[in-house]
Amino acid sequence: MSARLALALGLLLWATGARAEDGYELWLRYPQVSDAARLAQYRAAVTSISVAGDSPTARAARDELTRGLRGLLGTDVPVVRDGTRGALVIAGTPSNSPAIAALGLRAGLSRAGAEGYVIRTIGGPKGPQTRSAIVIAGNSDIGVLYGTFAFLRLLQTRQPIDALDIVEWPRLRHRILDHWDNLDGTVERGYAGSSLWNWDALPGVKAPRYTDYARANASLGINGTVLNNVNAKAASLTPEYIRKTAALAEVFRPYGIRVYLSARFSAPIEIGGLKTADPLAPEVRAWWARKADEIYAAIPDFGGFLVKANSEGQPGPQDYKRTHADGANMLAEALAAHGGIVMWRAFVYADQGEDRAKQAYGEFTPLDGTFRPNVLLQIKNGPIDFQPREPFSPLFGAMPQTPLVLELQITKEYLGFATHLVYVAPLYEEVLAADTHVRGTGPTVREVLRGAAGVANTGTSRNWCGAVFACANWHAFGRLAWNPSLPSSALADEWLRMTFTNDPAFVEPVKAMMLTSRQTAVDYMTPLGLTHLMARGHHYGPGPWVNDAGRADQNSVYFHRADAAGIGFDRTATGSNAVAQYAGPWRETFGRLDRVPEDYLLWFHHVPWDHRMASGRTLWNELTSRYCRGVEAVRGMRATWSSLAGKIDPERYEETRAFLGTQEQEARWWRDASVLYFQTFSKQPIAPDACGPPERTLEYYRSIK
Ligand code: GCV
Repeated sequence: MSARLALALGLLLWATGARAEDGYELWLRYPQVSDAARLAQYRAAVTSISVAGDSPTARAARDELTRGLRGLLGTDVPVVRDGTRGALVIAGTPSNSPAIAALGLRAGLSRAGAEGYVIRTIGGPKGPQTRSAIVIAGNSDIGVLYGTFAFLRLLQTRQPIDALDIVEWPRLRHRILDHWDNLDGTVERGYAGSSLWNWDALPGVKAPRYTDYARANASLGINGTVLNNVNAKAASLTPEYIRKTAALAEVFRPYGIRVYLSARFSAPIEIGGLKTADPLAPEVRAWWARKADEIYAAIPDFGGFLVKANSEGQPGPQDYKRTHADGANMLAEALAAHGGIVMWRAFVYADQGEDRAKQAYGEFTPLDGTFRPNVLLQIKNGPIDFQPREPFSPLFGAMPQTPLVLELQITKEYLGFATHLVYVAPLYEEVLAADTHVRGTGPTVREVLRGAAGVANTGTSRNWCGAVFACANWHAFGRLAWNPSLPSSALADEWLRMTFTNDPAFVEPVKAMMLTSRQTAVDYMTPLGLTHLMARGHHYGPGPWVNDAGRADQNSVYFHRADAAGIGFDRTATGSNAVAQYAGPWRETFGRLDRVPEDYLLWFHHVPWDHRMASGRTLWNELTSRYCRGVEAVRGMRATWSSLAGKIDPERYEETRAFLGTQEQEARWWRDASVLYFQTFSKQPIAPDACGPPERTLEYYRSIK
């Protein structure tokens, strides 16, 4: 289908009042199953439903099941009260459903734990019942709700449901979205409109969208949300905002989602009238204890605080010559009585001459074992800052006595915002699977985690994320927080089927494109271990020449260190020796030029331009060829997408088509600007390639604002 036809169809839908596919429903779309045989199977298996209990969570499960089945089966499935009499989907807990209590699910339920679920087919011709039934059981209502979403997912992805035997539980205790939302409605690093939270209208107006947000998160298993930016304003802790936060907590509670707040460390001064925020001062400790009491009086299941302290200008305990542990423990003490936690961020670096990649490790490893039990250290995936590719942070192997949270960025600050199609599940998978090697073999990053936090990409944009494909990253984060071993390919497959269609002619090529899209972005932005070469401040587009940030360690030239001899940051023993922060095998691998994976080459080494690469090319030629490979891959994505016109609705097709066009132009911009800039050091010609000579001059690219 041509773009014009797509547009015409879209207009027709609009004119006839038919509902447009605008992405609002995310992966919770329940269109009728089109395969007649499958539909018949599902209809035969699901003739009535019974969800035990009447709590808000049980009601949410019943509503979702009713809504989902009505859509998928194209008919209203009767809801019966008593699961024993012919209901073919029975959901509940052993304590609210005698039918479930009688089913002997003890072993499965004990594996499922507090939040997990069992989905099992029972009875049938060979069983005690004449007809088979499907049981969705949990030890808690929230387990039943999670099981309900999982059951609907089976239908949405067209799985057989005649012999189910599933036990599932979350591997991580804390599965949290971090919103960098400001109280004025703006979102730091947000590319999807304004903040979802309409603070002005709260607590009175609880927009229906808040419930849909909660449904989407619960469907993934996300169980917490930090409402405000880590660059926090103390006002979020005032009585007025506590009331607003309580209103959101009320909406989210039935969906198992606790609210958290980012706490500004200097709040006792700014809103408490104290002269100090010193964490060891008794009046400061008393202020936080009272503040915690006040919050819990309004929100009994409040999750706790997230804190960015002594980082990028934020206040913190070091302002009083105290340690991060002093600060975190003071807040943790205030929250402990109420069961709250502190997520203390390890994202710290000071413009002090030491390699920025080394600093968090230097500050936090001496504190291991000194935090209170309800403090979790929240560590970004890599040592710098959410770059297209970083090695895993060495802190994951170095804090054995501290519960750790992995912080991932869902919003694509450094990956082309919402415009570029970059599926980051492979990035997440890479860090989760990384072996720290601190015990020879293992543990992997995923094995040392107590939680995962994803910096949200949601906003008021109708499609939530600024682009339909950007929501795949929200989905991937949530599913991986539930089970960090899920492979990216399965996640992409599931998301595509639930979001668009089960048609393999669409799913297979688009999945392939999604799974390579992250490497593609690495290639056209920062290949071979280069990092942080984006334009200053907003981080969109190339800026390898940036050398005028307020501080050296935010400049591109600090990171790439290109000169006449070569390019890259020497982090071996002859340089900053950041390799020493890794366990032995990694020290060897990363530290040796003949062993370092090419993906990390220039992260760890300053390499001569004529260094011979695995391909046989010189480093210079390899670098330019990687840039071009990235551009070519985006061209391939466009071609793939064009070939799929007509396979999905015109509206979402058209959005992606347009964004891919921009992405191709911008990949080209990245490549041209970068190779021209690095050529000023290598002084070598750009070998002829499929991209051809750069379209404009370096001066032109440098002048783009
Ligand atoms: C919320 C990077 C981003 C900042 C962000 C910071 C952080 O520096 O550019 O916008 O601030 O990380 O994670 O605290």
